[in-house]
Amino acid sequence: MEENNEQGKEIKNNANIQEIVEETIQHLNNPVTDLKPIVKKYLTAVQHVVAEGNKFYFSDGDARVEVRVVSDEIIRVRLAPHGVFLDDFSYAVPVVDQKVTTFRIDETEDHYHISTNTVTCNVRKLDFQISFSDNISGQVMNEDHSPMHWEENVDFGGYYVYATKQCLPEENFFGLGDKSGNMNLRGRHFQNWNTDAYSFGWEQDPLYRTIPFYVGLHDTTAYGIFFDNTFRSYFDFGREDQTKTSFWADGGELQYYYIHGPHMMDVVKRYQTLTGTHPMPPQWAIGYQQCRWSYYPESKVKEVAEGFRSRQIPCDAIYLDIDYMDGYRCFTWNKKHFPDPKRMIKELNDIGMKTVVMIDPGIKVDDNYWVFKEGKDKNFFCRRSDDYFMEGHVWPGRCQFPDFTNPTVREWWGGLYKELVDLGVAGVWNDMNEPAVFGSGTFPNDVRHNYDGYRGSHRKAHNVYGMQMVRSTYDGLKKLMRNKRPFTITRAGYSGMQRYGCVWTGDNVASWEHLKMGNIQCQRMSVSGVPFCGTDIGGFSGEPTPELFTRWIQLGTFSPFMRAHSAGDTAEREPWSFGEPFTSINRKFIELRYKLMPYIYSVFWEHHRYGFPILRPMVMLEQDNISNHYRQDEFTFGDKILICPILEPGAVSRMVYLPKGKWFNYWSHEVLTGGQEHHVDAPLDIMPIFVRAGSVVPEYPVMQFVGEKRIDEVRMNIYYADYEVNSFLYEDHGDTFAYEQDIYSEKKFNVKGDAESLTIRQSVEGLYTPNYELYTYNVVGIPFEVKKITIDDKDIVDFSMDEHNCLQFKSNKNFHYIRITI
Ligand code: MIG
Repeated sequence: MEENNEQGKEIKNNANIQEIVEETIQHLNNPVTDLKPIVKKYLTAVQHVVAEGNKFYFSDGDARVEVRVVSDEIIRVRLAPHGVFLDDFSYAVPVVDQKVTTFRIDETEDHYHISTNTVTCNVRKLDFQISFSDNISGQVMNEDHSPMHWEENVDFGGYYVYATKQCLPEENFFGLGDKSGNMNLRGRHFQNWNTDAYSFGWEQDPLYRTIPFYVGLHDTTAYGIFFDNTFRSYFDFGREDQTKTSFWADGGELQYYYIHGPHMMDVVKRYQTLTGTHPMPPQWAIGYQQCRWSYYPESKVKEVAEGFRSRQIPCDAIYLDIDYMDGYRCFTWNKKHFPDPKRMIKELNDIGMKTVVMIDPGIKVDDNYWVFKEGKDKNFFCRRSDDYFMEGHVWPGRCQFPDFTNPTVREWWGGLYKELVDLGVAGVWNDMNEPAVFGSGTFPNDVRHNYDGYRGSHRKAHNVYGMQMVRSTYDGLKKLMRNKRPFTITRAGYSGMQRYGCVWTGDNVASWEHLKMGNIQCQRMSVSGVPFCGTDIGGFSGEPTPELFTRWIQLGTFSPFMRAHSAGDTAEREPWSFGEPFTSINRKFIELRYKLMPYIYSVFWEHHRYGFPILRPMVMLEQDNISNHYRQDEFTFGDKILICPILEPGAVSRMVYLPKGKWFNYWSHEVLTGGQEHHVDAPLDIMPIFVRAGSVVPEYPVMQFVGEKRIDEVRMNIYYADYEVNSFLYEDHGDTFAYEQDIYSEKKFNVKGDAESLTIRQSVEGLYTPNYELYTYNVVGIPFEVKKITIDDKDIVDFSMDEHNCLQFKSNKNFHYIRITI
């Protein structure tokens, strides 16, 4: 796609005929593209610059470029090929400007330099090439390979827009959200066009979601690029040409954010300041969830729900897939299978089981169906360019589709959930919102969309359709549930989708390859700003072996979204379907999820409030260790717990790499030294888990569902370290938005040890007071003989060592410091 350009001059107009001929032959070999020769235009020399507040407008006499200082570490670049910028509207970034300490522009002989106190954007006068450099080290983090360029789109108007950056020999790439294949993206080429990718394969592209954001890692320093463009977009990381990284789109504006590092974590957190974080989910949604296509009739739903309770396997939610509806009509019930949904949902609730239902975008064309009639009367369905309705076949048969990019339609759709909410439904699952259409795949390009008043064809709206659907669902539920936290799941999405719902990776397969792939996908989503993600545990299509299912439950215990799901033509797939020893092992891990609930919930808070990703791949933990740029199966959940999943059949052990520092084997309490590899046991009932030395890992008693039991004591597992470590515990009501008014409790534990003592300090922030009064301690790995424990100046006498050599004692939850000494 990319041509070398000479000094930023227009090329190809009077270019080499041979090249045009070759290109034409290429087109001929590929009958779906048209035969027009490509005429790319490039920015030429900078003629002048005008400053307007935090925006700088550069011009080459015709085209204009806006460089905008968004924050101390973020700079945005936009291109207007003939000087007129498009409307500055984005579904991903609701507010562009952030706090900026100071910025200025300097002119040198060759360049203009726009600098904040951390980063400088350099614009080369000669050819308009742009680069970004670090103010302290002077390192160039990202640099144009050729000036920004474009190509007129004769059929639709506007331009195909291109940016081509230098790709350095040691540079690696991460992110892009929904991609399969290896974590490191270098050497690959990608496309973003939300696609219903049933049974997708390794490296299949595109998939369900569009997240045009990547992190570049130059040897050991990171930066990010967010190409906020909703049209079909493309990324090439040194595949076509090892020296180039390019991104381009079939329309819209060439607009991107440069996000400064130097740490990959900084980049992701800053990306999250642009596109938002996930709101706190209701706590029950962090529990285990059971899904299938489909549980029906009512008796089957109850049998499964009761199956969990009678076997004492914890579970918080059961799902109703499309078959609960009347002929797949959204917002209706099949009264034969579900004669009294309100009673059923209540009975499920009585045993602590929430009900989550599916809602699709396709509305059956049926004049006797109220949703269709309302949508038709209000003119809410999408239309083709010549005003015909957009019609397509999906589950209900012939359907029309609401235009979710219209705020009035979103409001209407959000209100349609009223009856479901009144019936007691606790969560909504939005499927098929790429949008998927049988046969054609999706809508034709000419379908028109409102695009929040900024109008566009499906070319522009396709990639945001799903995100706007789940937005409408989330906002609707939030209103209807009166300040209770909604729970929503979406399949399709665009950057910023994390503000409205969690996501699953779509129709995977019951294979070991998919287990491996799903592990990478969830980590990748996490570092791409969409952290509440999970796979269909067990694999959607096909039959998992009992071993594969168990290994998937083990990994799923550390997926932010933990849900088992399976296609209708597969054998029963509950955690007990495979008999012993599998049932017991599955139970043990689901119980672990509930024990770790306060830790997991705290990690969600760290994401929501501070923008930390939930899963952190090895490359993010230690980006300066180059071999980590290629490690992709181990990750931490939050900052303290390291997961080493078993992804191979028959494995009973594996090699693990531990980051620097000391790590406790969660199961055996053995202490291992990081910065190197270790061989660890992993029989079927063990997935290797390590806890960072110095951590405080809070634990609740096992419950069959969130809120089942009153919590009287919280168990604090403290892992000794001969250095200092901070840990957090976040708690709140669990299902309201009171946390927005500071009604939460965020506790910080500072643990510091040496050869003769261990000190724990607690500080508390927020206005929420949990019900329990006591902490019980389980201190692991103390290297000295404990003689004395002091809590806030008082010595306590009641302590002991248990059979695992762990120190046991209790305290009031309001202590300030504890000192354990020789
Ligand atoms: O065309 O609702 O990815 O989770 O079970 C298939 C039936 C439609 C696709 C979803 C899958 C769901 C299924 N759906």
